[in-house]
Amino acid sequence: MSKPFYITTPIYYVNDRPHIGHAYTTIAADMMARFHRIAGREAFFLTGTDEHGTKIAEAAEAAGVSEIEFCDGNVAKFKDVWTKLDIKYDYFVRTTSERHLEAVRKILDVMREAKSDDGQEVVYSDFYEGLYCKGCEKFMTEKELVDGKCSDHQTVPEKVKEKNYFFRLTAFLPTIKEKIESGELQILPDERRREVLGLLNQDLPDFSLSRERVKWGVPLTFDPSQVAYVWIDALSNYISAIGYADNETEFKKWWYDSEVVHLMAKDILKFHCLYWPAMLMAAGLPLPEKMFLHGYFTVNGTKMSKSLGNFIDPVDMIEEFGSDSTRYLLLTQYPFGLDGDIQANRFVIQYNSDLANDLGNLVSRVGKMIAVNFNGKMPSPSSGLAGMQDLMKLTERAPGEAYEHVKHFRLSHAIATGLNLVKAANKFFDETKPWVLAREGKTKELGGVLYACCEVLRIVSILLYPVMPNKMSELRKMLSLDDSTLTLDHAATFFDQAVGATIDVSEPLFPRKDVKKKTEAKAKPAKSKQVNDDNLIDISDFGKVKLKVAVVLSAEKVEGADRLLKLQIDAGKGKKQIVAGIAEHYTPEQIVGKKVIVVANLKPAVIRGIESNGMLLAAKKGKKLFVVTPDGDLPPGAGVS
Ligand code: ME8
Repeated sequence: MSKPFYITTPIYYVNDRPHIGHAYTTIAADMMARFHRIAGREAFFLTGTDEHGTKIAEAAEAAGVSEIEFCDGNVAKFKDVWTKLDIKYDYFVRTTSERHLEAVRKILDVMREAKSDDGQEVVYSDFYEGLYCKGCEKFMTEKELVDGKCSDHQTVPEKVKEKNYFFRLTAFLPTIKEKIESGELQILPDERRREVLGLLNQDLPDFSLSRERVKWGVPLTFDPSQVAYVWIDALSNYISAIGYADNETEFKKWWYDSEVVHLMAKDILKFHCLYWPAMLMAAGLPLPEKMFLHGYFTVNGTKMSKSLGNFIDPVDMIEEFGSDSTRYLLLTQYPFGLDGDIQANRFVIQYNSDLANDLGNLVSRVGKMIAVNFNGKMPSPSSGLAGMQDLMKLTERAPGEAYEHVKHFRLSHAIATGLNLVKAANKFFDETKPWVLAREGKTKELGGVLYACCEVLRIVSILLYPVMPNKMSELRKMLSLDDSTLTLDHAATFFDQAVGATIDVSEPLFPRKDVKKKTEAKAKPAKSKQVNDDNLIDISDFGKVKLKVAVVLSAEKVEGADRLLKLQIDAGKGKKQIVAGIAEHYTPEQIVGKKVIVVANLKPAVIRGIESNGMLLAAKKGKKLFVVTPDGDLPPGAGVS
């Protein structure tokens, strides 16, 4: 009997609602947990939210609510999306929960007492020196400053020296290296392992384990004037959630006696592959067995971003395709583990080809022939049909192959194993021509072909269940199968269905989608997403927009574009260029010298080949446009709220 399987996703930041990147990792973990379960293994699947730190506190402030209210709001959005996506986690950890806080306090205490192999204290106090912006309440790097100033507050940050507690990372690095090299700690795929070993060859410093000025965090047990560094807090979730501080039996089972797998993308490699093992060693705990760091994806070839219009909201995708197809489409875009591209503009085409045409069509053509020729009851199997041996061999190999793929994190391959069976059954159907067998009255052969196809469908309903749990359960209902046979063992035997069972496919499993309609809808995202008075946004969304007073320094018409003016403005940080669609309403002379309100934190865009670094606000009355001007003598750069 294999040992239990414990899989985790990162705990996601709650400064915003979940996006498709979060969904990707979470669906993958859910698929793995479900696959191990149908293979007879006990599995525990953990996900959750990372709720402390300056970033969250700032977002809460911008939204005008308390930190915890803000977190509660976004946690609800995460949970809602996971429910909509049929994510069956066993526990949802929140870093603001008392259970988690207790565990962080415990690991802090244990680490504080710990000594490294050479007898030195693991946690020591020292001074941290940095540039601190009072307005932002945070340390800043030289790189973040503009002309030596904080760009938000226009102030020169103070040089500050504060007492911090440090974690003696350097004492653990040689052992971590050994454990990775020996395979005791498996970093997967191999490219990521090499990346970690590369990091280990550099001179990595100890890291600061506490922050004096951050308020939204877990106070240190041994010095409550400081809070724990967010990563110390966040990484501890993997043990707080399984009883580190409050349930010895559960903790022993899932941490000591299980195959522990941390799943994430490569962006958080250093924290997981170096800091976390070091923390665990300091706390005298065993290391996880595996860390799998999948790639980072782009959408339609570019980094996903709201301003580029290629941002995919999981909720929109579920509304369009349903939960199962969303899960399927996301995990089959490119090989799991690598960097890749999510081709959102091809979703409909792929849905129609794999799900509606291949799988959906097999179900419907087989079901319809059983309805017409066998009164909707499963016919008897028959041996000796042409092509049947090949189909059976392929089918009997599939469960083992698919499970091997899952064990090695080749999720897209595992899914393809199921879909290849569907393609093979469609080929078998085409080649045995059951409609001719029916016409010629060859009932025995006809029944044999349809029985074999139903067997493939039954096995596919098991193999694809982990990625499409609802649709595969629906398919099983169509075949009169219950959950007691939803196991990998049952997928390994052919001729397992009861003759005479009701086969009812009256509803299409994957109705075809209209490519044209969807493509048109995709082509006009801006219009359909326009905010009107009835389409309310969260206050947190508004908080993201930085509005500033600016003065127009100069203006000129853009050649070949009747509506556009190129403006040089000062929004408090020197000259900035924007392109505005106001040329039909203002001449350059009329707009120069005016004070306007601009959106100051827009990503640069290129309009008619000219870079534009912001937008100005204007209001419309009929066809006439008026720029919005501040009421009062406000200096350029004054914030508008
Ligand atoms: O880093 N491609 O949280 P986070 C693939 N709170 N995966 C992506 C992705 C993309 N383009 N974008 C996001 C944090 N992800 C910390 C983690 S854990 C102790 C603390 C997924 O909200 C991927 O799993 O920034 C990545 O590792 C994670 O979201 C980062 O989520």
